Amino acid sequence: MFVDEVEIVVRSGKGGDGIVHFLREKFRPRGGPDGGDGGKGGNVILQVDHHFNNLVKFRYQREFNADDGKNGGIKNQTGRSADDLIIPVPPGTIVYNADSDELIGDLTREQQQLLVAKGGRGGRGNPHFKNSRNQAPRTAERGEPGEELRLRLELKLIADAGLVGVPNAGKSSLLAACTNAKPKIADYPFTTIEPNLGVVELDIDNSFVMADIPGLIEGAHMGVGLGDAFLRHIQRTRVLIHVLDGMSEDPLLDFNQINTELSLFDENLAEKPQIVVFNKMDLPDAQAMFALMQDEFKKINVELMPVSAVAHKNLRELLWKVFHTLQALPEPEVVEEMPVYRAEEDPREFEVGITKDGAFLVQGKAIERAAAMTWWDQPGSVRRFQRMLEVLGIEHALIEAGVEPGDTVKIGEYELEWQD
Ligand SMILES: Nc1nc2c(ncn2[C@@H]2O[C@H](COP(=O)(O)OP(=O)(O)O)[C@@H](O)[C@H]2O)c(=O)[nH]1
Ligand SMILES: [Mg+2]
Repeated sequence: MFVDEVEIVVRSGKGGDGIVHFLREKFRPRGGPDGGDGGKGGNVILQVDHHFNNLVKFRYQREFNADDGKNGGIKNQTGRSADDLIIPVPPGTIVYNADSDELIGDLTREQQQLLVAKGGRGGRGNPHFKNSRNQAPRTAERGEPGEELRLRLELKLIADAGLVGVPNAGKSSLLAACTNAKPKIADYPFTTIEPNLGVVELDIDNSFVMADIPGLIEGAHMGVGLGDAFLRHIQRTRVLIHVLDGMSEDPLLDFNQINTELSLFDENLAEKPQIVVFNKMDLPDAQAMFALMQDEFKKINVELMPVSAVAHKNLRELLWKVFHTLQALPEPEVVEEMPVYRAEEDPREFEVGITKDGAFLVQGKAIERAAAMTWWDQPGSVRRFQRMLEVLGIEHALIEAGVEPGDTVKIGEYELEWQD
């Protein structure tokens, strides 16, 4: 439970189409071309927002689509460009292409952005295709398609609240009762130097990360070294949930002992706010002890929160109290910056294959994009596409592969008949 992980699908918007149109005015039978360009499709952008500290909300929404650009209008009116779709993510989010496993970026700094799917550009209207030989082009360009990408987001969870307390107080039981984590209960207290973490989901919008940090006290006793990850977690924890064992002979002594050890370990840690819970309230002996201890703790200005991890008593109240305490505290400091990558394959690369039914299949980013941007009923637009085939070397590759007039050539989802 160290890492939270989700898969999402992002789609950028398609560019708006450029159109063919000619100015029409009274007494001017043949006006110039005035077909407008299409607007740009929206990008999909991930942006760091420290109000989030986990990926829980992506379990409720997994698909993100930016809007398309609007088509061009007459009188050279450019279509409206779509707004970018900005998806907030917590600091520390690592982004992978889920299909290739390639690392796309590492988002740490507040407001840092990562472009994950680029909106298509708008197609050009027919005035762009005017030249000395053709003053009235009947050619335009369709908008560039958007991109679709499956992403895997990973987040190393950073604990907001840490559980401390003597062995057997019920820390692991509380973590299991409140989160999706599955810690070992009543187990050897120090089986791992990694803290157990879980996300406490209060509702869709409100959640925090809770960690069981047994090693701090229990491991320190035994002289076991603590890992870096462990220390980092304890130090970034903003609230401590101090768990008292309701069945202990002297919970006040336990409490003082743990606090002494905390301050020996790290002075900052001892100063973090504590919410003190009195556990095992399902048991009559614990209830009797609680009656005594409530007054004892009042004397040192500590309010006890009675709970039972096993019977799930008072847990929601506890969790909301932790949450509100967290909200009232200053923001945690920002993690150090890390580099951002965006590997980009060469879009001009392509592959030629032959399908089961004998058609030629051409796959490649640039050529598929060009096919999507072609108006197939406009000879000028089709000629531009043919030039692309030539320039990219695809025509040559097809001839090498044995294409003959009349054969079917598939480019992405478009099917063409080969002609000389
Ligand atoms: N009756 C009762 N037993 C509990 C409660 N919470 C924990 N325990 C028991 O106390 C023992 C120690 O619990 P554990 O969660 O491992 O404590 P930790 O050492 O603080 O992590 C286990 O046998 C648990 O089943 C509780 O609320 N009620
Ligand atoms: Mg434990």
